[in-house]
Amino acid sequence: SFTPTPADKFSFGLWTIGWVGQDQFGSASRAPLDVVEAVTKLGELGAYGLTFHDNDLFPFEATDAERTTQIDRLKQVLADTGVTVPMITTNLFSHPVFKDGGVTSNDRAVRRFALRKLLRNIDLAAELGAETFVMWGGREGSEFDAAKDVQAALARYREGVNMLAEYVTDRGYDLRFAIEPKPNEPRGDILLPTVGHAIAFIHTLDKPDLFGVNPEVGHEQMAGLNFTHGIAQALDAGKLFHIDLNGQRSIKFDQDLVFGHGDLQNAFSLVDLLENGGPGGGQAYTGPRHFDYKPSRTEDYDGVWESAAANMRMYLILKERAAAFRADPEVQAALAAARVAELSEPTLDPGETYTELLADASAYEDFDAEPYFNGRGFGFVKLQQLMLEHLMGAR
Ligand code: GLT
Ligand code: MN
Ligand code: MN
Ligand code: MN
Repeated sequence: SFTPTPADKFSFGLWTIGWVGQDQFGSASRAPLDVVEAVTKLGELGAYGLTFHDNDLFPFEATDAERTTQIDRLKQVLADTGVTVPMITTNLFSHPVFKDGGVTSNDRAVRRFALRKLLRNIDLAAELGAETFVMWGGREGSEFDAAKDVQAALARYREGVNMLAEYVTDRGYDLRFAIEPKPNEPRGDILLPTVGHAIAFIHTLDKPDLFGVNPEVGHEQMAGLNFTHGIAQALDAGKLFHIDLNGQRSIKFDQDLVFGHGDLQNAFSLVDLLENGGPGGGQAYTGPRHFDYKPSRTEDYDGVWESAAANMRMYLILKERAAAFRADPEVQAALAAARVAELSEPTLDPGETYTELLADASAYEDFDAEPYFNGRGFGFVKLQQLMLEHLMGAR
C-alpha cells in the first residue's frame, strides 16, 4: 500500500514544510507554521520524524527563556504524537554574522561563536535523542578566489569538527555527524562540494568513524553528477549516515522539488539501491528517509500538506515498482544477459597474485579480442527499456 506508516521511517525538516515561500525575488507567500501544528500534521500523515535547525525552533535572538519554552512545546507534542527527532542541524547561514561562513569565516571571532553555537546545539540533539547531527556548510565558501585561503579554510573546518567529535565522545553522547555537500548556493562556491569531496575530507579527521555524509539528491545533480552513483560510493565507504531526498531538474539553482519530481529515472534507481541493493539483496540503507524539499511558493497550506504526502507516496510507489522490476522473469533474463551479477565475481582467482596472472596465457597471449567487434553486445538498452516500462506501470 502507498499509505505511509512510522515503520517507513519518513522524516521532514521543519524548514521544509515551514518554508513560507520567500525567495531572491519575492516575499513570503504563506504565514509561518508553528512547530506544534507541524508535528501534529506530520504524525497524521504517517511520518515518523521531525528534523530542525536550532533557529527553525527559536529565533537567533531568542532569550534562554524563549528557547526553553519552544523546546518544551516541541517535547510535549512529540510525547503526544509519538513523532521522534532523529536528526538535528545548526543554522550557520541565515544571520549576517555568517556572511563569510561559520567555522571557516576569515573572522576568528565568528569562528569561535560558530563553534559555541554548534556545541550548544549538540547538547540539544543529545537531549532530544537524535542520532545524527547534520552539518551543511552553505556559507562555508567564497565568491572571490583571492579572498579565501582554501587550504586554511579546510584546516579550520577540520579543527572545528575534530573539537566537536571530542566533545561528543567526552560527554558520552550517542551522536554521529553527517556532512552535507552542495556545490554552490548561497556561496558562489561551497567547500566540500560533492559526496566525494566530503568523504575524502572525513578521512583526514581525528575520529573519522564519527563522520559520514548526508547527500541531497538535488545538490549532486546541481553538479551534473549521478546521485545514485554518489550514494553507492557513500555506501561502499560505509559513510551513508543520512540522506536528503528531493527533486532537481538539471544543472540550475537548487530547486528542492518533491522527491521524484526531478530526474525520475534516477529516483527509481536510488530507491532500488536503498531498498534492494544490500549485500544479500536486502535494504542497503536502514536510516531515515528524510525529505528536504520546499513546498512550491504557489501553494497554500492545503498544498503544503499535499506536497508532503506526495514525497512519501512517491517513495512508496518507487519501492513497489522496484520490487516488481526485480521480480519480473524477463528482467531477470535481461540482467543475466547484461552480466550484471558477473561484476561481483573477483577478477583474480582466490589466492591468485600477479605471478599467476602473468603466467595465464588465456588472460592475454591467447585472449581473443576479435569477437568484441561486431558482436558480444551487452544488451543494456533492453534492460533499461524494461526498467522504464516498470517505472511507467506498463508492465
Ligand atoms: C538548507 C539547505 C539544506 C540543508 C539544511 C540543513 S538547511 O535548507 O538548503 O539542503 O539540508 O542545514
Ligand atoms: Mn537543496
Ligand atoms: Mn535546501
Ligand atoms: Mn539538504
